[in-house]
Amino acid sequence: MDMTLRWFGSKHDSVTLDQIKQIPGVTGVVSSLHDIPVGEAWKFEDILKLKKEVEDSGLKLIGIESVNIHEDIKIGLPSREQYIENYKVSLENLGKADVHMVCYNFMPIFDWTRTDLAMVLEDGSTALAYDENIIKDIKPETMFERMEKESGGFVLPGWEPNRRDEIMGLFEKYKGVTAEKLMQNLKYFLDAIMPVCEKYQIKMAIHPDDPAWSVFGLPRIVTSEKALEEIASLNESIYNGFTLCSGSLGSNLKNNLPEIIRNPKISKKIHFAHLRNMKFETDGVFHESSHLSSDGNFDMYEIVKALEDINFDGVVRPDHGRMIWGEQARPGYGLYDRALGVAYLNGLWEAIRKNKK
Ligand code: DNO
Ligand code: MN
Repeated sequence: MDMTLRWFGSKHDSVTLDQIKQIPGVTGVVSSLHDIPVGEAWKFEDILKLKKEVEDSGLKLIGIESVNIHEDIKIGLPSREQYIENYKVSLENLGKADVHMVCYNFMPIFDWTRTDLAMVLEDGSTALAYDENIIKDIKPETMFERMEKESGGFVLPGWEPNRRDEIMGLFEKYKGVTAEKLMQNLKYFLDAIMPVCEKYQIKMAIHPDDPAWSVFGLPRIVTSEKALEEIASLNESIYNGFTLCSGSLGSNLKNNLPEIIRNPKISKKIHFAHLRNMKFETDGVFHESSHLSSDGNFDMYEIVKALEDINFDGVVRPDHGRMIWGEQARPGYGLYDRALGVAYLNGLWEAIRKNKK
């Protein structure tokens, strides 16, 4: 098993590789080429450059988070053919550079959605938060006006004013794309790329939707145990696998995380684990907490135990952390709370392993 941290690259991250290297037990990072527009093929030289930079610091580049999927692939437009070809080239070049795990998501238009990026918690730390009551009343048409009015505390990634035209156009294109259609388009994509993954042994790890239900009327399909079973069966290859993100799947309290991990149709395909804890006010209203079980609603011991029980041997990382000790960093991705998360998760793992003997 590889304990890692997500690193956004020297240009985009306030956290340095040298700092990451000092976290006990961290052997590598997952990173991405953040300057390549989505849909373009990744060049071998660019991948090697990133890899060299990571390796020069004494860490390994253990996987990519993420190689993002162009919207035309998700919508199923004829132009997807070219974008899939480009994706295959990226995978081929990653394989040649000896990188064998790729995280991606299949959420229309937005990645994770939050209603507050800096909710102040009792101890003075801040955390990402989500309130379904705010989201459910918002129509995309009125969202931008709302953003202007609320520009104090209400920030939503992806809703920057300069994306207005692009996003409204995308909403148009998604009309008629049902959840079933989106699932078929995922299968189409997987069937096309799996031969390349087989050839270069690249484990694809689809990230669950966050939150794990439809938002803004857009379909979402990576949301439950049943959905994960269905996705596993879309293409039987072992390289068609999952990122088990406790926070994203766990946003729906009906999802029983240890049970999902132990599901034999899913467990053998878990290639990447994102571990974090969350505190719920009620269903659909939550904030991210420290990783400690008693700080949130998830029993992190049971989650790690389930991973250990299935002999999980993939890549793991703490997911979002709070902002603590005055750190100024990308929301969710500061150094300090994620480092505490690593230390805690390593402690759980050591205790569980020693107890097994
Ligand atoms: C949240 C994060 C995600 C993840 C992407 C993968 O849980 O892990 O933002 O990086 O969805 O494509
Ligand atoms: Mn995650």
